[in-house]
Amino acid sequence: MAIGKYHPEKIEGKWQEIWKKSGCFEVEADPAKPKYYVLEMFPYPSGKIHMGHVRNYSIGDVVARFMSMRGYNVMHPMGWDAFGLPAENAAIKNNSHPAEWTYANIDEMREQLQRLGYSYDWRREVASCRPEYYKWEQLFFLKFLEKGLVYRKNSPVNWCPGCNTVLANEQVEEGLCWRCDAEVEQKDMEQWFLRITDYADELLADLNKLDKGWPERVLTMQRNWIGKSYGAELTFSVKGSDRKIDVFTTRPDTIYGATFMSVAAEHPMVEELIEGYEKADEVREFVSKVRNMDRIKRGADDLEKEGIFTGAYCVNPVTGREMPIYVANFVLMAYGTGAVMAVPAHDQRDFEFATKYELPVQVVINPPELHEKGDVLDVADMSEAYADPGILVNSGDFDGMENEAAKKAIVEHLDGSGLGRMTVNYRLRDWNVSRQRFWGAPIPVIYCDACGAVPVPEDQLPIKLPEDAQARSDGKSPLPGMDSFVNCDCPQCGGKARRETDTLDTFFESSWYFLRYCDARNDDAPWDKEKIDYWLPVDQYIGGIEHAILHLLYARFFTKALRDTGFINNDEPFEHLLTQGMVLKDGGKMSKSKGNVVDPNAMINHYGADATRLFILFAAPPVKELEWSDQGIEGAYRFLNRLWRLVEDLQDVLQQAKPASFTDPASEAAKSLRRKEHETIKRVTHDIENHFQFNTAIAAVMELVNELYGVKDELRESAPQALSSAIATALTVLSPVAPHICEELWETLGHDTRLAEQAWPAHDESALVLDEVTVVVQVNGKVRGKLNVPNNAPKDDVEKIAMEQENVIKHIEGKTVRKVIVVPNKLVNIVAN
Ligand code: ANZ
Ligand code: ZN
Repeated sequence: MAIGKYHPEKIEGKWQEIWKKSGCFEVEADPAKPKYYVLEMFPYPSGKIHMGHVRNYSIGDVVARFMSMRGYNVMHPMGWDAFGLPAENAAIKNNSHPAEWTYANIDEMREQLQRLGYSYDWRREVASCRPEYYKWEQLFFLKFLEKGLVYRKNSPVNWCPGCNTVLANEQVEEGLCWRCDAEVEQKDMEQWFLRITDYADELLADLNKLDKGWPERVLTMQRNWIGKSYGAELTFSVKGSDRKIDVFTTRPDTIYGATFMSVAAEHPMVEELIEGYEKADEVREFVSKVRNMDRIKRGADDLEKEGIFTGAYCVNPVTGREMPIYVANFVLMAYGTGAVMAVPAHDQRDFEFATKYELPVQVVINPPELHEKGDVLDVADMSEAYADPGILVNSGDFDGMENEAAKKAIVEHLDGSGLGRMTVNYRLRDWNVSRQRFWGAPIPVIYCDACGAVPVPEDQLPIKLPEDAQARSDGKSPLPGMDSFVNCDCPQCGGKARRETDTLDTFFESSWYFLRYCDARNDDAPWDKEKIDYWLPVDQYIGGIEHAILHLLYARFFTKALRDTGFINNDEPFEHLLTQGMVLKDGGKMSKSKGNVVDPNAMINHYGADATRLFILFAAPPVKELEWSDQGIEGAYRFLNRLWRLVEDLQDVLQQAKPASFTDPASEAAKSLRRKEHETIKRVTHDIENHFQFNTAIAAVMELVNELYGVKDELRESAPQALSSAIATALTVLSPVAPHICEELWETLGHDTRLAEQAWPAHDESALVLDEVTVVVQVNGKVRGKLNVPNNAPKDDVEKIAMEQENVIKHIEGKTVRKVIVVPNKLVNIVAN
């Protein structure tokens, strides 16, 4: 029976159906088997998968299939990060419910993923917007609340005075409302926070446990985000009053150079400081301007430094000098104490500020090179702050001290009078999880006038998002206006009460989905702990670098918080992390806004899923950027055709010559093919195992196919088993990359097994041994020829043959041979003079 031409569309659906029916990717926890958990970051169901997804999931699929063939019990799940703003916007546009749009998109995207032949255990699929899912995070919220890991506090939100509504960060464009272009303000509202800062130290310390499995770059980003800094809190008194202001500084050694003070616009003392000052209103105006600034811009390095004098002074505790107090736009209330002792000579921001407002600059740290010469840094020569280490000057008793040592000495000195203490500060802030949005998981809290904020009793979960809500055209959440949702009875006193209408940040859902996959259909509990014990940690996590900080940090925090609330036993969720590179087109990021998107569906229609997968895995190593290329996918398709034709051509021979018993090739050509076959196994295995170098693994298979083309006619009659064995190997090791075509050809060859369930082959080291090796011959270190000698020939024999070479004789003529060095299988060097 002829197998005909390669038509991917004829075979891909067929194999997807077979895999599904056989349930070969459906796994259960089985402590008798070694497990492997491969996870790709679950997508937001925007409607269409893009090439970035295809890349992410193809990488994961090769790992999953490879590890499964290696004998592991592999879990490979998929789901949907399904809450979020785009669904709300689509609902406003279509006058429908965000659920409709979301579920339709999920169906469409699931179908697209299925067309790519990924080895998911679809029984474990989760969609985070389903009550069966978010029910459990409402439970976690309550448990965290019980444990004091959740609290409520006043915090600024983006407020649009035009629309009279809260805006998500994504709805603020350059400080303006996306809808009405009004200037966005910051307004304080009561919101819910997760106490992630309680875990700051553990989150930081445990990064050291991940240093083998995570990219260094991501570890660094996490460290910086947590931002632990050692410093001191110093106390300054306000002139003419008994008030005190604490500052946080990492440079107590520079205190003699503190010439003014900067406080945040939100600093609680501002009103007291400006009391009685004739320009108090100007200060108030400045304060409100700064408070309304975009929070992100305010923290940026390139922010134009601005400030205003408050009319008040404080006193430098060591110099007695009066320091004017300013409100400055770059001082953040959320960091340290919200007040800074400004040392313009040694801090760049303070230097810029002092220059602008003509404030005094006092050098107190002398650069070592100047100090050696007996000079002192002159302010007049400074065009920027001197922030490096040095020797203290103009610092009273501390003069001449190295500044590092002076840090401790000065704090100890101040501590004596209660004016200073060593502290640790983190950049990390508690996580605000309140969103004033509709399409998110309701926060399970009830407000009662008599009892205050009361947790929803567990047996009332889930608090479902109403299905009859209409998205509002002004973009506001419909929840606060829905009596049926809002009105309820207080669980404590039974009186009339109101439900919380804020929903949870969508990062909440993505912080634990990898746990739910382990027991996704459990209706009685978030999961059975034994299953988590078996599957966790995720062995290989794969996703985009854009999630290097927040998502990974939140998921790590959740793991620890769920451990401490008794839900799991793990400290860290993800053992190995791979961040795949971006997919580029014409050197730029492939993106809708650039209009350079290549639609995976169109590629599958044209070239098939296998060619699409093959190209994307072949074009670059997974962590590098990948440039989309039409010729590239064309080439992938041609290679698959070539493989197909090879099998087609040899079909009759191969069906009879079963490779299983083949170990003893007769001819040279057969021997060499066998060597190539085992070399391929060795290389592919090594390349996938080490750093997932799929591109070189695929190149190795291509070489094997080339070799097969070269010898097939010669071996067709004489050694069909050699051909059969090599082809079986090519199909087996290529199958994780291009599973459909490999399964089809495997079947064509008469196998009644499935490649998906085949064991990964092991290479036979003896097949790699060469009969002959090439040895370089040198005279006095200069290459004079090359010799083919038997592999591992005795040194004396090799030396003898080398000495007989014409070119060698010529070069040692008239000289005495002093020494002959033989490096087995490599080199003969003859020393003569
Ligand atoms: C005096 C000083 C002198 C400072 C000097 C630096 C250099 P990191 O390293 O990021 O922790 N600072 C303190 N609180 C601040 C706030 N709320 N907003 C803006 N800046 C603040 O930075 C700590 C330093 O940032 C502190 O040390 C303080 O300036 C400033 F030569 O104090 B320093
Ligand atoms: Zn009550």
